[in-house]
This record gives sequence, C-alpha cells and structure tokens, in this order.
Amino acid sequence: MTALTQRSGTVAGTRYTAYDQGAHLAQWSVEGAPVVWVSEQARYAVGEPIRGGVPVCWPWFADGPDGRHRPAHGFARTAPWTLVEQEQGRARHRLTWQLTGADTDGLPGAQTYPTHFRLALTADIGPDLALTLAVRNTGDDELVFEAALHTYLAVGDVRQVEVLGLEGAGYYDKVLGRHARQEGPVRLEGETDRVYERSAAVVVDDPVQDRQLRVTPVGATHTVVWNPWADKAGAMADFGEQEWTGMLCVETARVGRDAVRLAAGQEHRMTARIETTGRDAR
Ligand code: TA6
Repeated sequence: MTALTQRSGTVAGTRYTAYDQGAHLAQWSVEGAPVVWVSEQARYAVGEPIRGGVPVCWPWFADGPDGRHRPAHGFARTAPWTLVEQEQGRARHRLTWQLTGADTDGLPGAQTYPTHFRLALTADIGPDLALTLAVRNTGDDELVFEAALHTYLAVGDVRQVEVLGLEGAGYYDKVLGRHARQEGPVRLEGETDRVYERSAAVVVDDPVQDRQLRVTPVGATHTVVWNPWADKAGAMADFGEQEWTGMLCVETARVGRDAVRLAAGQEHRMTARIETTGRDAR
C-alpha cells in the first residue's frame, strides 16, 4: 500500500503531524497533550479519509445541499495536494499546500465539478494553530461551493464539557431532523450533530483536562458541533473502543444558503484558529 507523504515537526512547545493528501493536519499537541484529536484506529491510505485532525471539506459539506453528493464532505479531503511552501522558524512553522482543478482529474466526485479553481491550505503553527483555506476562481464563470474546516478536538470526557459561545443561536439538529434554538451552553447527552447559524469564537470548557479550547473562525457563517456517541462510533472501523468520549468536533463552515458564490478571478478565505487556555474563573 502506498504510504502517505507525512510532514511533522515541533515548534513553540507543540508537535504536529500533517499529510499532503487532503492538506490534512492530522494531530496537534501542546506541551505533550493532544489538542487536535486523531483516532488510534485512523487509516492512512491513499484515497481514504483520516479519522480526526482537521479534514478540509470542499466543494461541499456532508452530502451537499441536495443530500446526494458523494463522497461525503467533497473530494478535496482525499485529493493529492502539493506542498508549495514550508517555513520552519523558531517561533512558528508555516506550511502551505495547493490543489488545482488539474489535480482532481479522475477523483471520485470531481467529474461533475468545474476545474477552474486553485485551493491553498495554510497551517500556521506556534503556540496556537491557524488553518486557512483560500479558494481562487481561476475561470470566467462563477464558482459555487460549500466549505468546512472539520476540526476534531481532544477532550477529557465529552459528557462533561460545555461549549460556550452558541447561546441563543438557531441550529438545524441533524439527529432529530428539526430546527431549534440553543438555550445556554451546549452540553452533550447523546449523539449530537448540529449546524449552528452562527460563526463566532467558541470555547470548549473541559473540566477533566482542566483547560479550555477556543476555536475562532474568520470568513465562515456556521459552526457545526458533532459527536457520534457510542453506537455510531462503534459502527465505524476507524473509531477505537470508547474513543468517542475523548473527542468533539467544532467545525468552521460555509454551508447551505451561505455557500460561497465566487466571481471570476475572486478569492475567498476561511480561517479556524485553535488555542488552548486555562479555565476562566468558574
Ligand atoms: O460534520 C458532522 C458530519 O457531517 C456528521 O453528520 C457525520 O457524518 C460526520 O460529519 C462524519 O465525518 P467524517 O469525517 O466521517 O466524514
């Protein structure tokens, strides 16, 4: 089996591992503690999604606006991106991967999508982690896409965390199949799959690890909160036994009616910045 091209490094007390396939930042640890989570059962195979890290979902999210798009989360996530820049300074490392329409010829799901695009994914790594997805329309026709930075965070116990910053926001509950409004902090008591109609800094308060994780979006419109819980995770071969309790997805997204409609020659940028902080005065 062809191995994936891996990029890893240590900077500012943090350690990261990424793969050229999908421009996929697969894990990020701060002072030895995982912040961006990856499954111990993750697969690292050509054309296969990696369970964890920050998958780049493009040019659609989940099954797309009509619910019929495949593969889930689009073809960029498992496409052969090219590392075009790598700066390894003392304080920060910066890696940039690129994907153009010419690179996606023959990829499942890419056949019916235009090829007049150039994507760049930059991972800017230091005491914090900033991931930026830039999409340029290199053609004469409009380019329409959804996008998400599908961040898997490491938590002590998902049943004990609170997610702050989404209070009062409307959301679509994909588990219950209905719209609702968030009352107070988000607390998870079962499978949770919610697309919040708000893009704002979100704090995951983690009493078990005695820390808070902050995800700050730029250029997004929605925040997705997801945990599969025991049954769904148990049905996934790349989720280890009980691993579901140690992860929570907080995703930075442009989806649905807020999909990007990019005019010829224009560029759209979306960033997710991930930071760890102590717990504020409780
Ligand atoms: O982002 C949430 C979600 O769309 C869930 O509905 C679930 O399908 C999850 O993504 C799957 O993520 P995966 O990495 O397995 O494609």
